Amino acid sequence: MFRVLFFSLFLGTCYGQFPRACTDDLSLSTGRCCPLWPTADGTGSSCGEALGRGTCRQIQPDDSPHSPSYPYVGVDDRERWPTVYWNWTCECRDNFYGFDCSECKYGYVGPNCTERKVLIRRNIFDLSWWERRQFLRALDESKTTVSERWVIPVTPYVDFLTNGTKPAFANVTTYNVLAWMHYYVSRNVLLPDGGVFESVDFAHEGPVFLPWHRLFLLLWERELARFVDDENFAIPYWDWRGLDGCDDVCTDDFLGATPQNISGLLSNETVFSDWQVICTRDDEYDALRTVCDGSPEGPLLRNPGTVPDYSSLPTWQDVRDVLELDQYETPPYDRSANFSFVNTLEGFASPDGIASVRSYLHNAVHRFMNGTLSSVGSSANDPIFIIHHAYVDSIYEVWLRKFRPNVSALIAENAPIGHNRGSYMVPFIPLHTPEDFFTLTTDFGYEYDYLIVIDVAWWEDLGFLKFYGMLVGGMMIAGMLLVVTVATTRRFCCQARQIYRPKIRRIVRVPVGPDPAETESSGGETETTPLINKQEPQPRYAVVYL
Ligand SMILES: *[C@@H]1O[C@H](CO)[C@@H](O)[C@H](O)[C@H]1NC(C)=O
Ligand SMILES: *[C@@H]1O[C@H](CO)[C@@H](O)[C@H](O)[C@H]1NC(C)=O
Ligand SMILES: *[C@@H]1O[C@H](CO)[C@@H](O)[C@H](O)[C@H]1NC(C)=O
Ligand SMILES: *[C@@H]1O[C@H](CO)[C@@H](O)[C@H](O)[C@H]1NC(C)=O
Ligand SMILES: *[C@@H]1O[C@H](CO)[C@@H](O)[C@H](O)[C@H]1NC(C)=O
Ligand SMILES: *[C@@H]1O[C@H](CO)[C@@H](O)[C@H](O)[C@H]1NC(C)=O
Ligand SMILES: *[C@@H]1O[C@H](CO)[C@@H](O)[C@H](O)[C@H]1NC(C)=O
Ligand SMILES: *[C@@H]1O[C@H](CO)[C@@H](O)[C@H](O)[C@H]1NC(C)=O
Ligand SMILES: *[C@@H]1O[C@H](CO)[C@@H](O)[C@H](O)[C@H]1NC(C)=O
Ligand SMILES: [Cu+2]
Repeated sequence: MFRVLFFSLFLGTCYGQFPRACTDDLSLSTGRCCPLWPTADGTGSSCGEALGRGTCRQIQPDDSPHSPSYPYVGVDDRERWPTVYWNWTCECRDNFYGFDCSECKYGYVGPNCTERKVLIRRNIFDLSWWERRQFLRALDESKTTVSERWVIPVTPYVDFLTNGTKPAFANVTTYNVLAWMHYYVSRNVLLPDGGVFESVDFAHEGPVFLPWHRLFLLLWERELARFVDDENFAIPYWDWRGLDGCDDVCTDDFLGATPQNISGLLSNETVFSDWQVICTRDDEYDALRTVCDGSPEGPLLRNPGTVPDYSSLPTWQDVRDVLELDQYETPPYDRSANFSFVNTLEGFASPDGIASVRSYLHNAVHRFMNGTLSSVGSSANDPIFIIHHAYVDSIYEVWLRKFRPNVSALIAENAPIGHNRGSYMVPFIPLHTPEDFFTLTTDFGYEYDYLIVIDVAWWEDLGFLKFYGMLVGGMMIAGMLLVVTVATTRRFCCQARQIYRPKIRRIVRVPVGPDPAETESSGGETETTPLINKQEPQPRYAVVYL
């Protein structure tokens, strides 16, 4: 079924990769991605400069050497991003943001971007019925609404190199822009000599994996938010620890049921069964020496749990283990790195850190789905990508809070291409380095519900002992109030109703010796201890992180 495609009417907010406003002949020939804002006299001002929002600046990409795993220079449009397309971009002032400075930085709102705003990412099973419908509707509308702000390039760069073909761009829907980005950043290189080079990925298998996906989800969250009528909209996460199947999110109430057979098709009761995937045919593009152009390539596929080696999801212990690794990255900064947190969480090493050909953690969840989600280039076509990656991002956050690394934990040179800490991450505009996203979620105005208590500034001010002092003190006061209340009640009511006396006397004793540990763990506090099994709580594990 084809749906009616229509252009969204949201105006004025623009940011993203291959902004439509920067793909006209003039922008490309001058290498300037500094869109004009209309001004009163009709002349326009780049980057909203007349309004004090930003200025057009020449880019200076970081030319620190990358590892020799990529032995070419000047054969791919992702090298020295974004200079193949533009050498000038907007540099926004204050909290303004976006490729034309029309937006606010993550975490700020208001006409002058001066108000702080925190979004809470919650467990998908804690959303209300209404919130869940809203999330699913936003996904579907983004899938069917052509993006007004973005386009995707559909010309292989190799054609530009060999015969001077100019880049052409295609219109795609908002969801497909994001699915395309994930393909583009990981696709193979078509070499001018006719070959194909596969050992390259500007977002995976190296230190940039976590910062890249953090930015990617922030972008995605904002895009989805345009389709919902709720200023507090945030993407949910899927905590897959210890599940032996996908029965919870793979239902028609969530992201679509998968009848248990090898067809891989989703149940026709869900809108996702109508979706067409894009950018899934790497081998075909390479053979035809072309690139994904965003055309439909068939339905979403999932066969959860059908791969013998990946019939269940990563365990609670796997997540605890990866959080024991104190080094963010280790040589050689690729998928063979041992005892590297980022490599282990991505899943190229067993949870204790030893590089392995088997997939673990993040990768294992992709493999488990045995379908569209299972290969890198196509995975973002499946909306499970979002909730899976949100959870992975939360594990990254726990690690950052536990180890508090500074930027020197990120490698500055000799990482695989695109992974040095100063490289601009492909294909984002505005430009960002991995370093920018190596800090806490609170810097970007979002939080995971189960980490909220670990509000850094608040915690540091108060101190760990003071916190407990207050907790215990509070409980004692509450206990004394209860004693007084019960005693008073007893005097009034029970003179007349003797029969209840013994019972009341027993109640009176209760608050005298409350078990603090018990009261605490039954008082909703398990929510606040990150990544701990709610069935087997390890009280105050959070403390270790601080
Ligand atoms: C950007 O500058 C580089 C030289 O630093 C040049 O090779 C490239 O063609 C320029 N890009 C554009 C789009 O003008
Ligand atoms: C935003 O900034 C402009 C210029 O500084 C100022 O005139 C305006 O009052 C500000 N608006 C708000 C809501 O703060
Ligand atoms: C350049 O080469 C590509 C692939 O061989 C071809 O499709 C395209 O038409 C050529 N363009 C020009 C301008 O010759
Ligand atoms: C994309 O859509 C715009 C707006 O309708 C249109 O002007 C443009 O020609 C379209 N581009 C392509 C390649 O179809
Ligand atoms: C799988 O399930 C679908 C939907 O229920 C059905 O149409 C299809 O025939 C089944 N395929 C096999 C191989 O059982
Ligand atoms: C959905 O599939 C079932 C069989 O699997 C079929 O009976 C039903 O008509 C289908 N519904 C729609 C709306 O296509
Ligand atoms: C990682 O550890 C394994 C097993 O100890 C070893 O064989 C391998 O060489 C190590 N890899 C690196 C890059 O050090
Ligand atoms: C799905 O699982 C089968 C059986 O293990 C395997 O042959 C196939 O390659 C898998 N497909 C995907 C897309 O992972
Ligand atoms: C980061 O840590 C290194 C070594 O631990 C130290 O030399 C450096 O000054 C620190 N940098 C910052 C910005 O704190
Ligand atoms: Cu990815």
